[in-house]
Amino acid sequence: MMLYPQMNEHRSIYSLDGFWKFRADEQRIGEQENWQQSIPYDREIAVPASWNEQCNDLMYFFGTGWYEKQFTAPKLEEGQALWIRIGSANYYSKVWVNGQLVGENEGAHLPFQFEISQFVKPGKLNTFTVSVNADILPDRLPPGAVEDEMIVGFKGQYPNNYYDFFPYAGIQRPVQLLVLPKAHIAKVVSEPSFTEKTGYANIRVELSEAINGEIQVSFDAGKQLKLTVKDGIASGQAVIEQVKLWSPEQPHLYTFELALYPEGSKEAADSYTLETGIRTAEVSGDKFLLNGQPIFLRGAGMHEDFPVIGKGLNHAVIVKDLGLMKWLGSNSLRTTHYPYSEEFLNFADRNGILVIGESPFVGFVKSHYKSEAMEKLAKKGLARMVDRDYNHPSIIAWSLANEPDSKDEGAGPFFKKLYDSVRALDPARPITFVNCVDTDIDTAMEHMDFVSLNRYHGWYEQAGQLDEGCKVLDEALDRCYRRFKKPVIITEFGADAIAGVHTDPAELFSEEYQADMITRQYEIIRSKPYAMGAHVWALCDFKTSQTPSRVVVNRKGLFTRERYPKLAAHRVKEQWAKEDGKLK
Ligand code: GCB
Repeated sequence: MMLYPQMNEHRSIYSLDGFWKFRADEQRIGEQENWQQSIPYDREIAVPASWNEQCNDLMYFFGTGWYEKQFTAPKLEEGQALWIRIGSANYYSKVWVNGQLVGENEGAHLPFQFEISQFVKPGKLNTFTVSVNADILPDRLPPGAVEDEMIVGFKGQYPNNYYDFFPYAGIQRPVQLLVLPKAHIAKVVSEPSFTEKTGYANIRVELSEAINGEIQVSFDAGKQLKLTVKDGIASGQAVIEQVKLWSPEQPHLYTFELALYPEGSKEAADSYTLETGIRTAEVSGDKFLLNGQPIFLRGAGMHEDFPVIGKGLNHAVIVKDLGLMKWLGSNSLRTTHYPYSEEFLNFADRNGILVIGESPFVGFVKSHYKSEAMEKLAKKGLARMVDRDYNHPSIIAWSLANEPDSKDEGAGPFFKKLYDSVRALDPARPITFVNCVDTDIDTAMEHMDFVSLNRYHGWYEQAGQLDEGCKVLDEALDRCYRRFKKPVIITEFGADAIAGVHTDPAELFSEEYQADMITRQYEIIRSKPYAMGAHVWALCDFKTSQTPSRVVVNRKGLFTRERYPKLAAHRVKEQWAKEDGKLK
């Protein structure tokens, strides 16, 4: 498991964020020319941040970028090990220390780490080199364009990806050196449940080494639990009387302090503090239940996207975006279209935002379903996401993919396999994927726990005819429910509005049209007894590839890319406040 790094008496963190030497490998000669020893850098760029917007000539660079940083390695004590951890890099990374390869990682949006104790010179200057390849290819996830198989309209866009967000590249989340005990707590899983007033956390721990011993767990103001460690594995149940359940209204977190005592030792060898909540999320009949009660998910989809930093982690942007969500009156979001940063989810846990955690798989097409390599890559990606995010109470469901070709007959068996692979890792959370085809001809949704639909009636279809669009949406929802008999969430609906464009009557691209469409369609969705949620697309405008249908950025934001509200933001806020009885 990729536990979130922590500082305590047994563990240290050194940040390597800041300026790194950089070289774009235009000729693809880096390794041949031995850049892993020393890169012929021509500039410095910031980490974490996508490289694209930092320098204008890098905006459309999607080859291999080389990063280098010197660091003085800490001296390790007996029994300690040094690790390097990269929060995420898009897409294929190789890491060297002093010219020696220490590891490789495929896939963006998830962390990876390698032990480097044997490669570093303690107390001396060492060199880290990271190459990040960002080619946009059809066998990567998310995939590049497979032109003749695509079912939604991104043909010929530049760069040629098959998804509607800019394929930002580089080291996008923090880089850290970790000093850890050699035998350390490597995985902690807490499975929550409750009956009446009593909460339970079934805790499972895995160590990095197959040793024996004991783990002492302190929780809930002075309670203690002892777990026996056998061959590096331990488990037990923490019981919490008068439990305070985690919910959007009261996002109560419990702290489980774990201390590891190897056999024969009176001193703790490692410790780790898990903060998590006790709550349940499940589907029953046509309702989505949080803590046993039906809940309606209200909110917006979004992106990790901001000028200059691209998809780089920025704490202030997280505060801003989740603040805007709250300002609107949202209780939830989907991590469209990839796992968001660990920092984002930690913040969501503390602030009571419900999250549908989505994989980075946007736009599967039929040839993907026939590829064993793709199935393996997808399962591995899902396993890494579930592993990283398992303990977040904010995550109440998983989304396996966004807008695959789910009318193709290959989709059914393929998604069933992905579903089963996630179910085996997480027995509790409801699972879905996000559909964009007519539900009558969908071959995969029947395998999911609830139905997620992206619908643009009045925009891509019935464009400019809002009355007609509303009618079609209304019918499409009922037709969907008749077939699946499961709760339905509209995971996306909305319209582009260019801030400052006003028309009367309301027309495409005007602030009025967007505001009317969202508020009217929200009412329709809300009127359906089987509807479990409505997420506006999108919270903010965001950068995409270039295509004639995008005016520099996707303009479906309730807020501009700079986070200023459009008319629709005010109207949605008002509508949701009225729904809550806070406004007449
Ligand atoms: C969708 C996609 C989303 C796009 C959106 C749009 O269905 O899921 O990634 O950005 O439509 O604006 O077209």
